Amino acid sequence: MLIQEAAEQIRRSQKTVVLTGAGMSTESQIPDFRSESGWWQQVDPMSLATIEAIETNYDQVHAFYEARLKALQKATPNRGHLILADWEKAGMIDAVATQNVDGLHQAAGSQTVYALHGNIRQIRCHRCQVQQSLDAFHAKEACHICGGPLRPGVVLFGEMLPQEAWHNALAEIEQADVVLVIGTSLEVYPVNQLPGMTSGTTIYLNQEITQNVHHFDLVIEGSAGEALREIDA
Ligand code: BV8
Repeated sequence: MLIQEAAEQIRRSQKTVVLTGAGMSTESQIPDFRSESGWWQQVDPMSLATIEAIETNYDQVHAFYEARLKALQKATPNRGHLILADWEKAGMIDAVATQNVDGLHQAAGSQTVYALHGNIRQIRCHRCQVQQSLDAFHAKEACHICGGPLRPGVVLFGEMLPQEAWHNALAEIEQADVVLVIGTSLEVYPVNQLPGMTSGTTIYLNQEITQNVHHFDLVIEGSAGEALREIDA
């Protein structure tokens, strides 16, 4: 019933934007952050995903992102990613704004993707910002120009989001008739503000439902791949 209502809203919409989080990629065997099997159950985000941690706790930061990169090595887009890419080709959705840093929407063929938390494979020097290779990061090399530590191109806590991606995503969401939010706990600012920025219909699809989502028009409890397949049918 809810699935049919969501499908109907998306079919009728002139402009639909999808906002995704880590739950989009768990069906590609990539752990999310805050579930029982998520990364943050093993590590403390504030001791790892911050600028301060790069400067004071680099060995652990490096080991954490190596584990993340390893989890990604064999990962391929899942059915949900592929359905969203197909929907964009068919003109059913206009853009995907994602908090994911894994590149799987792009790998699935989605063209308009706003990577709001960056890209984990884009390595740069933390000191002089010069781009560096993934191999140099794996080898734990220092930046060959200034000797600074290398880091992945993700948005750490306390850092600003990439401004172009943020402004584009915000503009699209403001103009959307439907915003479909998939697989995110909506715990992290400022992305958790985006669904509130539209005057369109808001749909939330997630495995677990929390208080964060009481203002959504439609709330669907379920797995991303399965629910998207049902909406697609
Ligand atoms: C900023 C690093 C402005 C990258 C991440 C106190 C101290 C310090 C900061 C703050 C503070 N209080 C508030 C803040 C701001 C902070 C914030 O929001 N903190 C919260 C958590 C308290 N935000 C920031 O710092 C942001 N920047 O505010 O800048 C500024 C700057 C300077 C000066 C002034 C202002 C930056 C945020 C960047 C966060 N980076 N990690 C990395 O290593 O990847 S956190 C992280 O959370 C990830 O990046 C991830 O993208 C993001 C969101 O997580 P989700 O995708 O939602 O994942 P989660 O596991 O939570 O949820 C997944 C859901 O899916 C679950 O509910 C699960 O049930 C569901 N699910 C699972 N499988 C499925 C499924 N659903 C359906 N189907 C399935 N198959």
